[in-house]
Amino acid sequence: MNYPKELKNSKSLLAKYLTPEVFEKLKDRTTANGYTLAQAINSGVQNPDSGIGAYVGDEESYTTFKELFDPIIEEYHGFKSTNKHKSNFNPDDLNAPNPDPENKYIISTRIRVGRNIKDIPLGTAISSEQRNKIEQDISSTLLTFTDELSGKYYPLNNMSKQESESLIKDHFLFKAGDRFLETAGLNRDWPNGRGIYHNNDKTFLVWINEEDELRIISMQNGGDIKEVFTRLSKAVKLLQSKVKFAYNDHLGYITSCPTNLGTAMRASVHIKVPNLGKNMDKFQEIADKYNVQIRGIDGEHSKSVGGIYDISNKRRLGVTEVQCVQDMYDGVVALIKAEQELVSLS
Ligand code: ADP
Ligand code: IOM
Repeated sequence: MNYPKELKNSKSLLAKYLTPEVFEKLKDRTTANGYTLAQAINSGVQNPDSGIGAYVGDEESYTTFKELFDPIIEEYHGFKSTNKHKSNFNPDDLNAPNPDPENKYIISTRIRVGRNIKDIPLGTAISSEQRNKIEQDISSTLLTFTDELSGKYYPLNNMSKQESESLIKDHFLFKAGDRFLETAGLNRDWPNGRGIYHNNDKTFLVWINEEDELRIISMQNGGDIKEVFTRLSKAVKLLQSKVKFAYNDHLGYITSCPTNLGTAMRASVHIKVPNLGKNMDKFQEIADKYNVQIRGIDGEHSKSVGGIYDISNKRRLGVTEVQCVQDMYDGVVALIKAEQELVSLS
């Protein structure tokens, strides 16, 4: 294997940190599960427009390929290889009164965490038998949930195109055929072993076997962030009492992409800020100041429509769950203020 020349024109963190020297050091290493450097970097090599471009196959990959992943993790999360992760998922510690009680800006709020099952490979390296077993075990566990969390499981291989398209369009289900995930090996055997569990109101949802083996989601219309966080905290606690997830004191919850380590939490709002959308430099400046990320209306790698953006916490490791939401909250408050100022100037 030679140094991938595709990385020369890429701005991904993979391109930044996989120097020819690091490449030479790592190119023949594998984890005990047989996960290789070629697998870890394929997504970023095939997609030079990746933000990161590197995925792991198992918990061990983070040490086997540490010369690549440590600097990526440090730059993305501001977290050093000597730091320890910390957790606080207590809704009572969250100070986030609705920043938009009149519903002028915030359309909806969503908070998700990623989780992977302890002691088996991640989705990038999992076998179809292991994947199907996760689907079976997790869906039957979820079917024991009651009250607000009670719902049904919808396997992807038993869903009509119309049903899946409508769930994707309404922001409930992951999209199919994502090229970043495809080249990371995450779409193998599609659609088998994948599916979505949700309650009747679609305020509590669990994606099974997408980028991570589980994505546990709480969402609803409007800006009541605390209510969304409280529901998620309750659901995660319950699931954690029944399933063992991959976790260590240094990296927190283990995820296939280094951006999701730690809390594995992305807390977001869909927010209408058309004037900021016309002043992208200012928009980005505020986002950087408050450690929030700007995404389009259909999730990662998508575009904004009608001046609506997805604003979420960027850091997930070395900060608690409460802090993740606080980052998003502080950013959203600042963005609403900036949007109001732009309106009053026009
Ligand atoms: P993830 O959040 O799991 O990293 P994506 O960024 O691809 O994955 O988003 C998944 C889906 O969730 C997309 O359809 C996206 O539009 C939707 N979504 C994200 N945040 C919100 C929100 N605050 N309100 C409604 N839908 C949202
Ligand atoms: N989380 C992952 N989908 N992403 C960061 C991909 C990328 O752009 O590298």
